[in-house]
Amino acid sequence: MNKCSLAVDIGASSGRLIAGYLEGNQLKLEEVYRFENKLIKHNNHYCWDIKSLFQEIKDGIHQCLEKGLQPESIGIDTWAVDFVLLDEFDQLLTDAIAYRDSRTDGMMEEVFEIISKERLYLETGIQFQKFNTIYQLYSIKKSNPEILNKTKSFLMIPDYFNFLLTGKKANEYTNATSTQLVNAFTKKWDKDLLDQLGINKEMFQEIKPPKTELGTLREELVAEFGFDMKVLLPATHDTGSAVVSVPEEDDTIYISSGTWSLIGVENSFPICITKALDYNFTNEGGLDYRYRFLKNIMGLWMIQEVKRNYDDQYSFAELVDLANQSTGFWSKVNVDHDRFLLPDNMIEEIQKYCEETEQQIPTTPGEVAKCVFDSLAVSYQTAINQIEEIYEKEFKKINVIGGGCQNEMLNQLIADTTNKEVLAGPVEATAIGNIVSQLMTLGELTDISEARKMIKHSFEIKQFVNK
Ligand code: LFR
Repeated sequence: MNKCSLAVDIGASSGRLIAGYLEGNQLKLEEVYRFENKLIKHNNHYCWDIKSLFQEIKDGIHQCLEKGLQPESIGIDTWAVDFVLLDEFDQLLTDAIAYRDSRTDGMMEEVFEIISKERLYLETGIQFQKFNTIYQLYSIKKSNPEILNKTKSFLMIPDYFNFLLTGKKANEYTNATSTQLVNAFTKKWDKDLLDQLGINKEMFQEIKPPKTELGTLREELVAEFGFDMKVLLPATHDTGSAVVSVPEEDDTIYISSGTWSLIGVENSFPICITKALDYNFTNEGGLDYRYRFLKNIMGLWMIQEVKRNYDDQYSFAELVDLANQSTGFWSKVNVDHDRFLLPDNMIEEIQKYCEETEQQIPTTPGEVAKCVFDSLAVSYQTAINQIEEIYEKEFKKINVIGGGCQNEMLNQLIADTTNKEVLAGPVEATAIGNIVSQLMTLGELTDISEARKMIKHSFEIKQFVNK
């Protein structure tokens, strides 16, 4: 077998370890382990259970070995913006507080009083989301400044796992850009912004780009697993890895569809113009210093929460079926409203929104689900109009990637609403992007364009057109 790489891909609702290797001109995947991830409440904050997640990673490595796979390398990606702070003994000073936690309420507005919105955007190119790292750090500075004074290391979630694996600290570039503290042009921490906010600069690590070899496993892990492997940096921001596997490059808008829907295009430069700011598009750093010009749409989080609020009585497939049967129901909500970030009950929040906007109130699971899907499609259409206005051109295709691309009803709805060809796949886009980046580092693949060609003929891509 050719060299095998192991991708650890952890999203907001689940994590997986997937091994990948080349066979002829195909990329082969083997899922070795899957686990749940969810928010937990601790000390009055919503957090990630970082210790259990690391244990899951280790359990997954054991599983991989039990399946007879001996990966040459491992690479980790997770969601963005969240972080931990370590003291001088490398002990955690904080929980890994999750971005949906309310600690950042009002922080964005306070930061704008110190640094104007325009300047922040011109320098970082990053969209304004109340949960960006910059506002999380600012909230710590306001409520617990002593923590920041004690902090010796700022590590984002994948950086922390990498540190636990190797003993080496670094801030990976793609994820670092999501903090809104990295200059979009120099690709370094923006020291002026940090000074103005009064945030200790010393805690930030050197920024290392994807395709860097960080190190190998710590001695005690080598003893535990009975073997060693390279720890490589993919795009550690999951969306960064996902977009690497968009097989269609020209005239195509991608939607990375999971807990969030990330909709946009890839560029070789950041677009920090006023219109992009007004429409709140981001320019997140990608592999090979490409930029993802995209915006966050609330995504399948809404249906995940609806499912949970119905006590998991219906599967996703059942909710889709029920939505399909609710043909006469047309109410829509603005999915991008902050009220849907972490409502006490998603179903009730959707119902309240419909009542306030004098629309028919969804009462059955099918109506609620249809309302979510229809509303998502409207939000996609709006984002597409904005992209086409900024680019002054029409895009012909939409490539939906990630777990959400298995929702055929939504794919058809996107094709019908936008009147564009919709291509759906690959499903495991993030893990694939993570793996091909490792294979490039190992010299198995030459570059991103070779990787994309290979992805295109290795995985099923379904087509949907307006009926
Ligand atoms: C998707 C994602 C998005 C980011 C959001 C919060 O999983 O990484 O790109 O905006 O989660 O981190």
